Amino acid sequence: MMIQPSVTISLLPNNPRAPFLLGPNLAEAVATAAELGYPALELFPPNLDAIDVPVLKELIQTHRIQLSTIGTGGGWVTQQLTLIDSDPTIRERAKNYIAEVIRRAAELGGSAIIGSMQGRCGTRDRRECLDVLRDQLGDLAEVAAGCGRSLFYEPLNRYETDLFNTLGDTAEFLNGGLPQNLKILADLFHMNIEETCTATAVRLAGSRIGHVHFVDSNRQVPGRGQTDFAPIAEAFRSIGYQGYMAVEAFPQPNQREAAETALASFRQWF
Ligand code: LER
Ligand code: MN
Repeated sequence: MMIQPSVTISLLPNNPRAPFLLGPNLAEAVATAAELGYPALELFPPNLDAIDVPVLKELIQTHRIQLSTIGTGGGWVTQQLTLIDSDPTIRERAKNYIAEVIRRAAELGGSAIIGSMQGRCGTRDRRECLDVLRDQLGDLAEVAAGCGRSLFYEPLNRYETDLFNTLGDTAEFLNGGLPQNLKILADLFHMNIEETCTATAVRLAGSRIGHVHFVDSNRQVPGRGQTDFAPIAEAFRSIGYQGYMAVEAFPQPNQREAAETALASFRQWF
């Protein structure tokens, strides 16, 4: 596969402060994505009921578009589930939620993302938190492997998690025994806050990167912030990156214009 763009569709009620380009009407959003020329979409459902596999299958076939990814953050937003909650029953529910997203995404040809569902360690013992995280991610990577899919784990900026904030720290953790189908999701907004140099971080993480959130420094679509995309695009080419660049950005000035601008930026750089 070549590097391809993907557009985010949220099924949560419209919120201009959430970083998703299209939605919440699924049929309209998929039609718009296809009409604008996006080859793929990334879905953000509030819960499992919102991932209706037959309906989605029909829509993506009708519009000849791929499902790249499904986000699991709805489990956190609507049910406060995280993989490292101090309560083992919540941790189990979080894992089951993500496992089901992995299976439904796989039925649609896509992969699941773990972002805010990773949680925060807070004042607890860091080593214990990481032991729990390692076990949980290991089990979920196995579920994904059983479906023939990768699973994407996303380092977030310091205001959203205290687990891993940089690609380098994440890669080191994953390389400590977690399987190769557990890949890093490189979000260029979080990286702008945390990395010394985004391009260098991409080169060093190399083949552990499996998915990208393509977005500018201010969470606007690429081209509406101050990121210099030239060295970043060169870094992705140099590692032979072959995945998606999903635009996870504010729908400003409106959904359609944001989606158009993002696609034009993608074509400028890739
Ligand atoms: C999830 O992809 C992410 O980047 C988080 O910052 C969403 O709030
Ligand atoms: Mn992201």
